[in-house]
Amino acid sequence: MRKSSAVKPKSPQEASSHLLELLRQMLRIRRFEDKCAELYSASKIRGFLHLYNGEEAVAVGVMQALQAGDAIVATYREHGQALAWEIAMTTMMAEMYGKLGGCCRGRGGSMHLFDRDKRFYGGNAIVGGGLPLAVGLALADKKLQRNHVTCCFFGDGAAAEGEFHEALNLAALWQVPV
Ligand SMILES: Cc1ncc(C[n+]2csc(CCOP(=O)(O)OP(=O)(O)O)c2C)c(N)n1
Repeated sequence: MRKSSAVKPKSPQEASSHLLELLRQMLRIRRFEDKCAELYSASKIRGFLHLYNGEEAVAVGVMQALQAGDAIVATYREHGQALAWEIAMTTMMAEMYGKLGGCCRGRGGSMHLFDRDKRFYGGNAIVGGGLPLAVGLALADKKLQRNHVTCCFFGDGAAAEGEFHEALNLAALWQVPV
């Protein structure tokens, strides 16, 4: 979870260290995913495993526009988003192994990473399933007058689901911060 709102570099030096930090985060995701692939091939990680290789810049870039207290709803391809939102790598890997110390007590696995305290609301195996959840979370923030936004990641496949159209319609109708 980001500690402050989007960083705005004030000088070329600051800009370059900011870019290096973003690159570091992207490489961290790639290293994690490569390790997951290795462990999956060795049957240490079981079940489904959807990797975020090649999409690292999306998660890292989007998180720059968010701030602490905002909510995230991700897809089943969410390792990168969880890492970019500072979910502890150790609890993520424990989750992959099905261990009690995992962020879902080992019951969710790769597709269901979740951290209520950090408002990281999954990880969802249902294509498009996160969209209505995100609208609901944003509606709650609006009703409770909390100055936060909900960010929902989804693949292009989700745009073919009815939920996509329903969620966008309600989000616009209710003017919720999603
Ligand atoms: C409601 C629903 N329909 C079908 C599936 C099967 N399914 C799993 S992944 C996938 C493709 C999703 O594509 P996209 O949303 O673009 O995500 P990407 O895998 O490309 O990141 C489908 C159809 C599912 N999980 N949920």
